[in-house]
Amino acid sequence: MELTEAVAGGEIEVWYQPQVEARSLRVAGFEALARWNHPSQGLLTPDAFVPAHGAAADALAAFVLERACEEAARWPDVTVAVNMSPRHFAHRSFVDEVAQAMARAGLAPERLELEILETSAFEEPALAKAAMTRLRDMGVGIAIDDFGQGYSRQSLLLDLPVSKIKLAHAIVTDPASAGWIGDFVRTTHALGMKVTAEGVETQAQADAMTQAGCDYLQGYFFARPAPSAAITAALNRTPDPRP
Ligand code: G
Ligand code: MN
Repeated sequence: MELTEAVAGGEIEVWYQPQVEARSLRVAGFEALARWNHPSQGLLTPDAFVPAHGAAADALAAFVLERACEEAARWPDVTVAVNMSPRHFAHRSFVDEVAQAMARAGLAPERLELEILETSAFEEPALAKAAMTRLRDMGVGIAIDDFGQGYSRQSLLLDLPVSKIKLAHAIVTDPASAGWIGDFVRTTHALGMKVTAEGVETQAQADAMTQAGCDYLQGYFFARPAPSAAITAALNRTPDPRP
């Protein structure tokens, strides 16, 4: 209830965290992340307020989608990734809502990516697959978020039009991952999907994930999430002339 009112009352901010191309370290896009500017508790991150299900989660996702499309439309040539709740994804009107948000903002579908948990594909498999297929046909990317947490099944993804897999922070920071991530990335590439390593916090992790073949890196090592004004300023800053 309080979250629904916060969305309506303008207390939700959308912050952005860069996603860099592993080889060039060029900024390829941003993940949109909700922040609740709570009147008494200060700035809250989603783990403190996003329920897994329910109308409030859907209202929040719809708000972030709308705002992220508007802001990304003003940025040059970068993608924007938005987190979607599993239930929202299975709504019959979901694909139309996404198409309308892009159209209102004037954002090309190729610049939008939707991040979903694997559970989105389990809950209503037929609806989820139909929605993903329509989005893919429009040009919107689908990324599986937090892969490796819980019961990840690469085989499940064989049947779905997924464009990217995001390896969870817990995998990226586990030294034991070095033994298998290279093989995982090769298989994933063979299936036509890209791989992002998320939650990269050190140079050693960045190097290991690049070595393993990951396409994109995201995490505090590169940049923390920041308000859109800071992103816009950074994108407009012209590089210093080198002697
Ligand atoms: O589930 P999802 O991947 O959407 O969550 C992203 C969350 O992870 C955000 O709240 C973001 O602030 C946080 N995050 C981003 N980079 C890092 C990082 O390098 N380390 C940790 N621990 N968390 C991160
Ligand atoms: Mn995410």
